[in-house]
Amino acid sequence: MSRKIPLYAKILIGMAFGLLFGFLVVLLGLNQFASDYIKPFGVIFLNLLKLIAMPLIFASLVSGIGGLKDISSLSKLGLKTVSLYIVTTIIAVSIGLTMVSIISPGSYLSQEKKAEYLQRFSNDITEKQKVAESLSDNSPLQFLVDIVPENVVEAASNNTSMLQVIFFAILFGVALILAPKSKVRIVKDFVDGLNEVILKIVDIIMHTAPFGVFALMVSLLVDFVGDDLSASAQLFGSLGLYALTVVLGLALIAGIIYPTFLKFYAGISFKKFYRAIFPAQLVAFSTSSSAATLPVTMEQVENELNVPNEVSSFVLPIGVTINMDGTSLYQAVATVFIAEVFGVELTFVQLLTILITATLASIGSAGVPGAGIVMLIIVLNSVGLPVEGLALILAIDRPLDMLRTSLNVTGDSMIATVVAKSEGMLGK
Ligand code: DAS
Repeated sequence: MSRKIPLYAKILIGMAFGLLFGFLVVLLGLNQFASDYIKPFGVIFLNLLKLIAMPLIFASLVSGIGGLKDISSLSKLGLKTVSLYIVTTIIAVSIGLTMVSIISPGSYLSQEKKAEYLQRFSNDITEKQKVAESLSDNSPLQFLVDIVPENVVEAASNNTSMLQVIFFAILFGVALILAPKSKVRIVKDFVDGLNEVILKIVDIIMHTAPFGVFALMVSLLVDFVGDDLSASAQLFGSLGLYALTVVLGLALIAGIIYPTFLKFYAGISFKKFYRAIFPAQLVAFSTSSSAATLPVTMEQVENELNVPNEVSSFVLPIGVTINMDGTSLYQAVATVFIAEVFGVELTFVQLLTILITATLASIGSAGVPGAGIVMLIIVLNSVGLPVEGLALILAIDRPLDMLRTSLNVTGDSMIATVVAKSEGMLGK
């Protein structure tokens, strides 16, 4: 009887072959071939995940909330979830600020390198600046206004307005709890059934994951490295310490903070947890999108960590949009790094400002590729740092985005497990 190869192993194999094949393509100068005949399969896999993310959020949230006994259990779940998310984000930013102040990578970047990056990448940041400025031009409560959609169908039509779909799903679920059971039984049964069907679709999509990840890694190497392998390696050289600071911070959270929460608040071992969510981390790494990874995160947390659907369907979609520990750490490190490169001595009040704005900016970041660097502009503006500083870190942002997205989904999964345990629902 052939032993079933675990999902994470299949995805790892797809990833490894993708990296190998990608390097071969770049070395042999077959970039165009890869873009024409391999990249489309990565895009198809990504589209499949995005296709199912919104229906999954709506059906699982409504079905999960509708399954709760009353409003008080919902508000208890909501309060616990959001406060845990904010606590872990503040811990992440604090770790980022501490590590970048100790390592101070900005003091090693030579002046000529700084001048070269500013010249080479400065035109790339204008459109990002416009997006961030449009976000910060509005009133401080704009983020609240943005949660309430004026048209839920329009909101469901793009992945960056996930919070609006979540708002409508919560409203729908609450109404389902409050309405007379006899009159809404058919709606509840329909949504429960819809949820089952969507979860089965996720299952089917996951069978294509190894091939999708293979194609994503090949196209990523081709796009990121381009035909100039040596220039990228040299880029890593001088910005390596900055990237290392981010990676060390992410590793600290993944290796110490999360296992501590899991051990004391969920009684789950490091090994069991990481084995369970590894496939979701790999998909997050390959797609750089927590939103696209949500179907996989939900499947792994429910099937491997026995978190019931009524908890995962509430905690995870909200986590995808407001809980980004990896992003918040990265924004703190990047801000201090840019200050160092520009020779700006940050005061204690400015560090506190970074703590607050990096926490808010990560809450406001959407779970899509590159969201973190766009919101970084808001953090830079909050302490009066030149936005041109983005040009220094833009070139190596993608690999760091892949890693911080993996941590983002890890944090969401950890909180879902801790919340389920605290509700006495782990393993039910
Ligand atoms: N790529 C984002 C995510 O999907 C994180 C980021 O851009 O920082 O979580």
